[in-house]
Amino acid sequence: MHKHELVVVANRLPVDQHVASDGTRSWVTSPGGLVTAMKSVMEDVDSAAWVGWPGLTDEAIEPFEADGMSLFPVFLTNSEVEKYYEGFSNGTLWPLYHDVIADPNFHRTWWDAYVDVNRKFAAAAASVAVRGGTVWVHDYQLQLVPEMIRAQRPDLKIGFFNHIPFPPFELFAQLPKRNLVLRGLLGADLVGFQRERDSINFMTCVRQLLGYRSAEHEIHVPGIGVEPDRTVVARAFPISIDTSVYDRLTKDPAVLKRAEEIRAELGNPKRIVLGVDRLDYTKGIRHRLKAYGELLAEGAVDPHLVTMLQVATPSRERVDAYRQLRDEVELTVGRLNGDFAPLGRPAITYMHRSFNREEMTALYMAADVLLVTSLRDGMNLVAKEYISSRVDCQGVLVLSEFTGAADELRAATLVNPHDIDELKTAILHALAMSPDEQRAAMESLRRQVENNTVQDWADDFLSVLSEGGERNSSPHIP
Ligand code: GDG
Repeated sequence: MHKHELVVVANRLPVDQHVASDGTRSWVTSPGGLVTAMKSVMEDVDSAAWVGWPGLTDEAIEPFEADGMSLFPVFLTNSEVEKYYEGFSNGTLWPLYHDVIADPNFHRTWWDAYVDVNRKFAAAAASVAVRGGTVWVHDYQLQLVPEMIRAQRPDLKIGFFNHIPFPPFELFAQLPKRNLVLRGLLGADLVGFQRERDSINFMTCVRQLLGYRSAEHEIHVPGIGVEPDRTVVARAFPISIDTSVYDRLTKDPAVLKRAEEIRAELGNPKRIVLGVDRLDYTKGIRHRLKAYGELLAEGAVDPHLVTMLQVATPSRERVDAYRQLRDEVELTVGRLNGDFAPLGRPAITYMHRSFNREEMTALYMAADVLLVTSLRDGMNLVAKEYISSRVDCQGVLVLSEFTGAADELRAATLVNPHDIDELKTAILHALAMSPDEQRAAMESLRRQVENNTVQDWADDFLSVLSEGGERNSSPHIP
């Protein structure tokens, strides 16, 4: 088999299967930021591969090429998807790593499936990487993979990046099998996080639970038996977006026209307030609606002049907490419209569906205020996409302090979304900001995003991994 210099390992392959009306099937690249970032680094190496689940459970798929990438599908059964993905990943880890906003559930069968599936990913990655090559593992679904790869291939440089927060010790300590998770991650040479605080939390957990020493960003991992000691680096690499996409789309006449149309379709209000989120309890949609609803009730926001648009992209619809959230959000929106909407025009337009990137950009360009009110969020790319779309340097970003993005985007209107009064004040302040005030804040935000794009993020991670990996690499393959 042909071997690859760089192997990306992520829960999902960067493609979705598309079935045409005549039954012909094809693979379409999924439009995420990770895919764009990885494509740009994959183009720089002679040979790169991506290992991931293709999104289907009924058939095993042979490795294939798509959009210039070599893709290695990992086959998962329906029961594995239920237990490893919906269960341990999204029912246990996701709520625990997001400050237990929802109750984490745990079942030992979920854990067993998590171990088995992580082993499948590790075996696939180990079999396609060239000697001395680099493997970059992504996210909380695959935390055991670094150690599992190292056991088979100590010659490889192994990096891991966590896209979601890493919780404080007091919360992480609740996780059953916690030490196995830490050991899994420590199989990497470099463990990357969104925020400095996440890497500190991780190092504290390693010290408290495994007793390993650490200083600055380095963790000393003692070798077992004949294994050499290793140094694992834990550091923050704040992820970003591909700004060139927005440079292009904001100049596209069709997108500009669409932004105008959106304003007109919403009745040309004085102000448009926008929310764009996966429908997830971490995003603080309920808090946002509570604050906005109170402003409508008090008459502080006049729905004839101001309109709110909430895009809630369908997400994890087979997980109970998500079904319940959808019901609550839809009930609240319905109530608020029933109480306050003018005739023929909703106070809150709610859209539970996905849009293409052109439409998303037009929405960002049309909105005067973007509300990001996450109760906890690794980074939040929507905030950065909004900024990148505001080539006119207008628009106000109201941003929760509990996002990774708040560490960088200091010129945003920062809020504690748990404090409904503070959130209301922030919304009113955003609605009242003068064009000059908006420009001053937006110029600063745009500089920030332009100076750290997703390509910078990937290059930075891979160059630190390359230094650290050299130091730890062992010359033999067992
Ligand atoms: C995780 C972490 C971290 C949303 N609706 C549509 C659509 N989107 C796109 C957005 C954005 C992405 O999805 C969402 O990214 P976020 O960063 O906001 O949030 P998560 O999905 O929770 O992502 C997060 C991220 O990983 C990266 O490390 O920042 O903290 O939780 O790009 O634009 N895209 C399209 N149609 C939609 O309707 N095309």
